[in-house]
Amino acid sequence: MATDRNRGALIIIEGGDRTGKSTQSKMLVDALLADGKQAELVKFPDRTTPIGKLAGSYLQKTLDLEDHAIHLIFSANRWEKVPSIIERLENGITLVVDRYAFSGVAYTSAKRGFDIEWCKQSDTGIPAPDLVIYLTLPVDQATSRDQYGTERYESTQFQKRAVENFEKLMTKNWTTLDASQSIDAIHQQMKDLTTEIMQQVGTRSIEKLWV
Ligand code: NYM
Ligand code: MG
Repeated sequence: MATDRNRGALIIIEGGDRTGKSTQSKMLVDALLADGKQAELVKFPDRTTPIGKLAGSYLQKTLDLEDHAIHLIFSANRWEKVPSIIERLENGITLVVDRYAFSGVAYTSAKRGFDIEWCKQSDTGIPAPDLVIYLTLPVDQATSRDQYGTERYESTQFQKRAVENFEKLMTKNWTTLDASQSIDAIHQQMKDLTTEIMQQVGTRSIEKLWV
C-alpha cells in the first residue's frame, strides 16, 4: 500500500452462463455509487483490448484456437488489467468484477485432457479477491434463459462440467447465492455482503491469488 488510506474491495461475481452475473454486477455498482461509495465495474473477458478481441472472436466461433492457447489468452486478458486493478483498489475504488480466473479454470478444465492445477498456473499471482459471490442455477434452468446457445461453450453438457469445476475452486471467502430468486432479492443480498467486506478490508494488503 502506498498510503494508509482504506483501499477498495475486490469483489468477484462468478457462476455459469445465464445466471444473472452481468445484470447483478451492474446493479451492484450503481447501488454503491448511489450510496456515495467509489466503485467501478470490470468485466472478463474484456473484449475491447487487442487480446480480448481474440477471445471474443474465439467465443463467437469466427476464430479457431488451440485449447491451451485460448486458455493463455483469457489469462493474458486478466494480466493486462492487473496494474489498473491494483491502482484503483489502492485509490479506494471498490471493483465489482464480472467473471475472473475462476471462470478461466472452470471452463478450460471442462475440456478433455485439462487438469485444474495446470489451468490455475497462468493466473497464479493476480490480485486475490476479498469476496467471491457465486450465483447458482440448475443448468437446465439457465439453458432456457434468453440468448443461450449462440457462443462456444453454451451447451448443457459443457456447462454442467464447468459448474462442477467451479465447485472445486470454492474457498472460505466464497458465498453462494441462489440465482433463481428475484433480481431484487439477489441484489439486496449482494449489496449487504459487499458493504460488509468494504468495511473489513481497511488497509489490509492485496494478496496474490493461488500463491
Ligand atoms: N470464459 C470466460 C472462459 O472460457 N475463460 C475465461 O477466462 C473467462 C473470463 O467465456 N461462456 C468463458 C465463459 C463464457 C464466455 O463470458 C464469455 P461472458 O460473461 O458471456 O462474456
Ligand atoms: Mg456469455
